[in-house]
Amino acid sequence: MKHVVVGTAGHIDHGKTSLVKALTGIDTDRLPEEKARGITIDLGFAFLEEPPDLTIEIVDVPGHERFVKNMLAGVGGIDLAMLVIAADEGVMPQTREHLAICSLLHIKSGLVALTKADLVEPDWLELVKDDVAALVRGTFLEGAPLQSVSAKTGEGLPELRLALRRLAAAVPERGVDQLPRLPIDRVFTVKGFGTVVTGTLMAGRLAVDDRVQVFPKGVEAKIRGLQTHGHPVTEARAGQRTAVNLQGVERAAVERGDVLGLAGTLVPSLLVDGTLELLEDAPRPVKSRTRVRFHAGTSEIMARVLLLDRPELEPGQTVFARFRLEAPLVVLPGDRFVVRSYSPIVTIGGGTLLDVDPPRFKRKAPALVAHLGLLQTGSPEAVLEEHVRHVGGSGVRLQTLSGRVPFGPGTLRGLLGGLVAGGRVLVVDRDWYLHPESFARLRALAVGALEAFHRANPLKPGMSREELRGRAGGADERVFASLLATLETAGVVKTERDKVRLAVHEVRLSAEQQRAVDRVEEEFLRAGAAPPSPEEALAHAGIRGDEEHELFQVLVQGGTLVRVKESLFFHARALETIQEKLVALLRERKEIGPGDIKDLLAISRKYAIPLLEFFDARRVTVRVGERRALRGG
Ligand SMILES: Nc1nc2c(ncn2[C@@H]2O[C@H](COP(=O)(O)OP(=O)(O)OP(=O)(O)O)[C@@H](O)[C@H]2O)c(=O)[nH]1
Ligand SMILES: [Mg+2]
Repeated sequence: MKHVVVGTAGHIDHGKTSLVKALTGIDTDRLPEEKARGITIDLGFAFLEEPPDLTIEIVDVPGHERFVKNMLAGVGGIDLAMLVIAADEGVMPQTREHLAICSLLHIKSGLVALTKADLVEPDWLELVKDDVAALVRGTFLEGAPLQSVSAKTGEGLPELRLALRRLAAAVPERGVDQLPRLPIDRVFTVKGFGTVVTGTLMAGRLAVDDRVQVFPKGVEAKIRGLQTHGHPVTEARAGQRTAVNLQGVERAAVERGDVLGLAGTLVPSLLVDGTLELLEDAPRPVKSRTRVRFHAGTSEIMARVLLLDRPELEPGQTVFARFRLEAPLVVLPGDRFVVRSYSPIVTIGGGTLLDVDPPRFKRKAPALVAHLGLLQTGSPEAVLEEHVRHVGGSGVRLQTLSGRVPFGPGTLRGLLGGLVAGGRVLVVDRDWYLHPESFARLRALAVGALEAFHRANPLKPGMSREELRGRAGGADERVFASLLATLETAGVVKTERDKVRLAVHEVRLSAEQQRAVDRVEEEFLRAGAAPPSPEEALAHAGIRGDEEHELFQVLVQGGTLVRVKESLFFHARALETIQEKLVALLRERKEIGPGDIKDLLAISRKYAIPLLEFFDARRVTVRVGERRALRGG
């Protein structure tokens, strides 16, 4: 079943609601105030079933100039525009404004209904048709069907319906591979069910039990029930007017302009970049930093326009612009928007969003213009690569990317696969991506930091991993791990425990330092099984001050001295001798106590106990109560 959404458009009282009723039998003016005043105030909804496989959804909008705001909330999601013009009055101000809005929203096709045909003579009708032809020239309605009708007599209705069906058949199917989005146009409560929101499902599908979120607030909920045209369904698809019963959300937490999407998929923006076209008949130029009303989906948000390459935008011009929004907006690139002036409230322009999470270049308009130019005209691969490039060294998760690119999750995966295969994007971890330029930058930072570290600390074997991560721009842990692995495989760095060094780095001692180190070593070698404390040995060798610790570490790092316990070190060769003697004794006696080792090595308990524990840990000996035996012996 294909669902195509038709929106009415046109001046107040021109017969939009009457025409929808004549076509569908549904009176879309529901509010008591609408009935009383005989005008439409808010959006109304109807539908036409065209068996076997088409449903035409109709959004009826108000024509009153004070309610253009509501009209905008309705036409955001339509496929076809039905511009309604009363034959007796002809083209009027909101005929033009609504047509301009539909053009700005890039509605691709539609038709013109010349209503109230019963009120005019044929000659007059011909004159109005000429006016209409002039009005739509150069717009998406140029050459579109123009049908005269009367809601009163029914004249022209079958032809109009046929024309709608033909146009609907030609509307391309909405992508199923798109993040599901339902810009909310109504919220109410139903006794016993709780909160219900309605809207036109712009893309994707929603199903009962889906975990969803109301953006931008991010309130989480579960879909308890779905309805289309008053009938319960288990799944709603793109293009359908949908009522969603939400479990876990208060009525007061949702309003028109919010967007319902799957949990964790959409990202609210306070800054968006895109093209901005100022209408030919805009009343005056727009200066940078002007405050405007920004309409996208069903939302209206105040914003400041920042022109990137000029101080002022003239009517008829199109440029790149940035919008600083006064409240969070939930959109995707590729979405169209409309801009109205703050006061008087008139439609002045609109455009296409290109970046909904733009880079914060400061005073670098040319770079930003180049970035947007690429997003506007680049191939899908180039656009995706540009987004990955601009997240920089932090890299980006697949899920985050999908809320920033103008294609659905399936396409995104395919494109990423191609970019990775071509080396234009790197995979850092599962579903985590980084641009090679960012990687190269991090690599240079890390190598530079290590070089500087070795220069400043020639006696230190390496830099701590965490310190290095900090120097490499505080790279994300996953990115950093991948960077280190790459550098290690390339033989550029070596990692030992938590220390990282350049592969070419080795500790080089001055002749004097070497003599001092040798003296310390000799002292330990001579002391054998009863070594001095590090402080004593260093003092005897005449080493003190800054170098003390580092020179001692040179012996430890090099494996000459072995730490047996806390600050108890033995010469490696002394330990070997001790081990041989110990093993020989154990072979002879099977079991020995601490006293035996004291006697064997002529040492005090201070050395004997740590040594026994050391050999236990080395799995030479095994503990049997207070005594020791050979492991496996
Ligand atoms: N004679 C005649 N009158 C019509 C026709 N269509 C609508 N009308 C009358 O025109 C008036 C306005 O009709 P609506 O359908 O409410 O107009 P609308 O465009 O929906 O108005 P808004 O929603 O307020 O912009 C009503 O009094 C209708 O009865 C028609 O085809 N012939
Ligand atoms: Mg109406």
